[in-house]
Amino acid sequence: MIPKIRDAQYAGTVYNTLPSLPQVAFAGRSNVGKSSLINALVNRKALVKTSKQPGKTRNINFFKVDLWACPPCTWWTCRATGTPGCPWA
Ligand SMILES: Nc1nc2c(ncn2[C@@H]2O[C@H](COP(=O)(O)OP(=O)(O)OP(=O)(O)O)[C@@H](O)[C@H]2O)c(=O)[nH]1
Ligand SMILES: [Mg+2]
Repeated sequence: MIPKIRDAQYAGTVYNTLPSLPQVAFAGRSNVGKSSLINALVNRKALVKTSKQPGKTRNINFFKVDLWACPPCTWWTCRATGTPGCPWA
């Protein structure tokens, strides 16, 4: 079952300011769709900035994602981590 998204928000670039959370990092070649995939997974069009040009993502960016638990009376939090494209293509 795919969990429903309760909330997703930008959570900065500095790891030390964030609590320890389960984390999924998205890495791969530039312009391959890493940032678009995060937006799709959290049902948001522009939480993560995307571009037709490679090299849009320049930092490691953290996004706090709340997923509804089942039954939906509470939620759990994880982190989606966007990374710059590597290798450049
Ligand atoms: N055809 C197609 N295009 C996609 C898909 N996902 C993303 N794109 C397009 O691919 C381009 C790059 O998407 P991004 O999500 O910015 O790619 P990225 O991997 O984050 O790129 P960098 O930040 O440069 O590393 C954009 O023009 C997207 O619209 C997909 O599933 N299919
Ligand atoms: Mg990107």
